Amino acid sequence: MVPPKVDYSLYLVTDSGLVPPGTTLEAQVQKAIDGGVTLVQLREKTAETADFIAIAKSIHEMTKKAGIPLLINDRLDVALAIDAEGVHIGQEDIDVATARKLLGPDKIIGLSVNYVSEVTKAVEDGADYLGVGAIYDTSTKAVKKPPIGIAGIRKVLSYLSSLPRYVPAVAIGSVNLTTARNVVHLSVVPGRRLDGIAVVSAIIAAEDPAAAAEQLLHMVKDAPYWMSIVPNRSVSAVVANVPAVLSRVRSMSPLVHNIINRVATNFAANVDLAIGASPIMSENIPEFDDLSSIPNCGLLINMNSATDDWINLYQAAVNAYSGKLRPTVYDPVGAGATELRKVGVKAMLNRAHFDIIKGNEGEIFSVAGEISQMRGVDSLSNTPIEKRADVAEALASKEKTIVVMTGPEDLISDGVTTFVLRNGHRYLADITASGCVLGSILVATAIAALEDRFLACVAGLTVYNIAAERAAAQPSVRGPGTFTPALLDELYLLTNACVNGDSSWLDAAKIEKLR
Ligand code: 3NM
Repeated sequence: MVPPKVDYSLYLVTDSGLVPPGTTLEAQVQKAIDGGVTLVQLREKTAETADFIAIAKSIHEMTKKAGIPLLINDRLDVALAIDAEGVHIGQEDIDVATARKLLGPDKIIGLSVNYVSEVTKAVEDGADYLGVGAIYDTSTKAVKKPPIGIAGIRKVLSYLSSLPRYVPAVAIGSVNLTTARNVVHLSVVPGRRLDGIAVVSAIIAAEDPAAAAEQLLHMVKDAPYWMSIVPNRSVSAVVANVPAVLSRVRSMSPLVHNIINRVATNFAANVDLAIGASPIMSENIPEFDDLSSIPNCGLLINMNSATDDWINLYQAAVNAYSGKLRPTVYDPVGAGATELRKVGVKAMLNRAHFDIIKGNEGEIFSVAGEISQMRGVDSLSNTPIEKRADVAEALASKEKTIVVMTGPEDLISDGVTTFVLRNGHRYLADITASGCVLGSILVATAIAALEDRFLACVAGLTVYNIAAERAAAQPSVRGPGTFTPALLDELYLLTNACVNGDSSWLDAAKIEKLR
């Protein structure tokens, strides 16, 4: 397929109603061009025709000088009057075929689409590119259809990837400095990605439109670290790096911000301290920005629907951390257990990227949209390992994450490589919060593994499970009650052993590469 001639990376759509006081639309557009926008659409819904043409002429001078196209929203007469490079039309405006007849074969015609059915028609009618949205609720335009989220972009892109003609697509609707990176990179499907983002308020209403444009363009063009996957991993190469990660946890003393259910709070804090990390528990949104600015920090969201407005709380937290490219771990506790949690998981994943998603089989199946038997927060089914690996792998690929599926055998998958880990002890199932605190350990190891999230998961699970085996083997341990403090001791001893250059305990690791 032929790639587009037009660069759709950063598409500015104007709205003079949003220009800050003391400046003009022309001045904002010029600064945005200086900051790197690659395409401009003049969208003036209330301007009189003469005024529209006047402003279109003056902005066309700027775009011509910069060598970028100017498109006119809806008004073909204005586009013809100033000989603009094209138009953008909505579903309720003039149809593409008539617009083509009036404008000729060389002008760009873009169309707004929301669903795959509209995409099919737009492509048949010969639209040159698609504006896909609204991605999220926006106050800039009264959109009539529900926002489609990242899941909606993926549906459109999957469809576009199956077509013989390359049809560029940009996303619109609350795409801004908070959302742009995830919108562009999290929506990637096999064989296709967005060509760019279309932005109104994030640039037009900005105090510094050049800086906003520059940052947005960077988010579109530069893939974040979580888009790269190490190929051909071997168990021995990964395990060889585990002691360094655990030593680094102790030397860095990373700040682990736990948003965690009440049952697990105290145990998680003790586990963090035992491995050398520094725990903090905060559900106070105004301090998330400060906390996520501390060097060597990361976030655990352990889904606990007991709080009011929990989705907002989680989104504020994950935005703060992932916006600064800090590690985030999501533990979708009881994901399929209630309607509220199912809706919550979808809402989270339509916006947020997590470095690691950790859950038991039922939780991971539910997050992946697969049916699984769930009772409360426990998993019941006995699915073959190959099927479990399929689900973990597919979810990891789709969400650009590392999936940890816990159980008697733990699976770790980055979508390409899947390891199975067979350490642990049945007492872990007899104490409360043993799964929750693992999420907290994974935050610490993710910080210390310096962007190698797969390694972080192997390090965290291995030290935890071998610590459990060694704790259970202590003569003083008679059951779950005496097991819990012994587990803390072993976590402390094994991580300290790594600092002292002794990683012989890792000989007990039972890890196998499944794929
Ligand atoms: N079209 P902002 S949403 C102009 O869904 C427009 O087709 C949309 O503004 C669509 O970037 C939208 O300020 C407004 O959220 C986008």
